Amino acid sequence: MSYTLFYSPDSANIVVRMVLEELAVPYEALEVDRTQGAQRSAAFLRFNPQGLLPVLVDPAQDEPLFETAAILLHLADSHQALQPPPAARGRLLKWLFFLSNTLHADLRALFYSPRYVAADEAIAPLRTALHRRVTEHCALLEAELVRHQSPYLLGAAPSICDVYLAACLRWAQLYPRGDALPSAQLAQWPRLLATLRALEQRPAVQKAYALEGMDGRVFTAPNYPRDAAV
Ligand SMILES: N[C@@H](CCC(=O)N[C@@H](CS)C(=O)NCC(=O)O)C(=O)O
Repeated sequence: MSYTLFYSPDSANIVVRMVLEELAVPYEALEVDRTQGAQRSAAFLRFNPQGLLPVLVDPAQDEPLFETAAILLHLADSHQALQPPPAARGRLLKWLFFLSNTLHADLRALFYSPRYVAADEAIAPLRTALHRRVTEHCALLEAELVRHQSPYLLGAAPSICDVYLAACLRWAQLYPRGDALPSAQLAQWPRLLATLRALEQRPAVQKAYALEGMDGRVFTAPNYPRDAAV
């Protein structure tokens, strides 16, 4: 029996899909129509009571998995792939947690800022602060790539952290619509840009995006998917 991935184009599920494609394992992808609010339907809430994507069903597990980082780590461990050697396990964990609970969490507050404030007037200052934070996170990631002189966050080969990072930086350039980070800003982080360029050329990455209706330079010159609801 294969995995089942619940998805909506360009939602956080794309990170999981990239990993599944890199692993070349079979999976079924079931669309959750966010344009119709299907992530809040009773049928979907049985899989994730938060009403959030992604969800991965692994028939070998007793419950559906949610939380992007947890799913990534589960897949990397199950297939012994897309992770560094054991001596760098700590690095894997610290950057995976940073991506999940700092970069991705800040991006969520940026994308869904009306949910994080009591009054509309608070949205603009919140977004200004979050743009500054995201910029600081990028500088931190750039410094890490320079410090280790590595093309990828954890060394010479791509890991689950790199695909997560790349999707986050793609979203940062697209969302919230009309108030996203200008793509030109990426030029101030040349190592990060080089990582994104290398990743967007990988066949598994291109296939994952194509399956959700996106193509081209998905990380360095991203375009909206046909039916994005992010
Ligand atoms: N912490 C969660 C966040 C997932 C998340 O924010 N998913 C978004 C799509 S990118 C979602 O499902 N949004 C639907 C909604 O908020 O109604 C994770 O890492 O999986």
